[in-house]
Amino acid sequence: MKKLMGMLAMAGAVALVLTGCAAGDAGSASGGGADGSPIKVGFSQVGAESGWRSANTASLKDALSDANGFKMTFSDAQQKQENQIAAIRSFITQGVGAIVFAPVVETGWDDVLKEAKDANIPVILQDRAVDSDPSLYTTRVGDDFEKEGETAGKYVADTFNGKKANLVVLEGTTGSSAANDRTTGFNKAIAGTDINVLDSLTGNFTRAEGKTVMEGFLQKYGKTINVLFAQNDDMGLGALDAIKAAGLTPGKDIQIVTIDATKDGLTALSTGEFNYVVECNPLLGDKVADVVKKVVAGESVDKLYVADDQAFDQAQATVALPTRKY
Ligand code: GYE
Repeated sequence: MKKLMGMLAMAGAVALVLTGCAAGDAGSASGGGADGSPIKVGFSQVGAESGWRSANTASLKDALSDANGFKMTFSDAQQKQENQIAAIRSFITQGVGAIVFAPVVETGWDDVLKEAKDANIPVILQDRAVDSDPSLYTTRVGDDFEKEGETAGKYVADTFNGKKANLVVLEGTTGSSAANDRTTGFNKAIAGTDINVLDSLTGNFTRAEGKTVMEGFLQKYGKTINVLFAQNDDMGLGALDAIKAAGLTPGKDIQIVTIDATKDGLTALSTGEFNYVVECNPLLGDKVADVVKKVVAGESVDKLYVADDQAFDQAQATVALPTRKY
């Protein structure tokens, strides 16, 4: 360890001598972290599309705070990949000690990740995944989306056990690993059952689009819809308005299964408007902060940290709500 610290100090000294050259060497003077100086972190967030996202942003801001030894720059990509690429390039130019980044979509990151690697800046993915070669990033802290989809699908398969049922799906943001993997897991669980997928469209993880797309489903399929799988709480909550406006009772005429388990989602579950909610933990900040500190100190970390998720039925939601943190 002493030797490593010595090496890092040397790297810092070299970086100081060569000011203007490739900045951001992990643990270097420019990226912070040496001698107890704050670690400069650039955080590129997806946007503010959902309750889950707000809780995730708050968790990261809390954990990467000045008081915890960080100088964090926050950038909101407003759900656009080009904004994230620009933010990451600007973090590289600033010579941050680490980049934390929630990739809006799964593909198209190779070039910018190579640029960060060439500048010796570690990249920590939080939340969603990328399809790039794992050598291009340090680690990912997130949830198991395929398992979440599978848990939701199992509920539907078990509920309609052997009976025919017509299903509609509100998918998350097209091309996001959260949507891709939830679809894969869900389809696995309902394969070979009598669940008939009438339609599946994106609602972009927002309430507004969840409502509009559900209105379209109701116009097209009306009362033949038995069950809705919304890939997050917000789209399910938007769909509630559309279902009520169509004169149907959510939770009874149309069963609703969602993912996230935010307070708003669990409230709809507890009052009987949703039927089942699978958890996706957004409180990833402490783990991310811990990993950033280790990486900047030159310690090794795992390639993947997966959060623990559970699932709730209506009675379990009522029990969980009073102490729910997000
Ligand atoms: O489920 C949704 C959010 O990537 C896991 O993104 C996240 C998803 C989450 O907008 O509410």
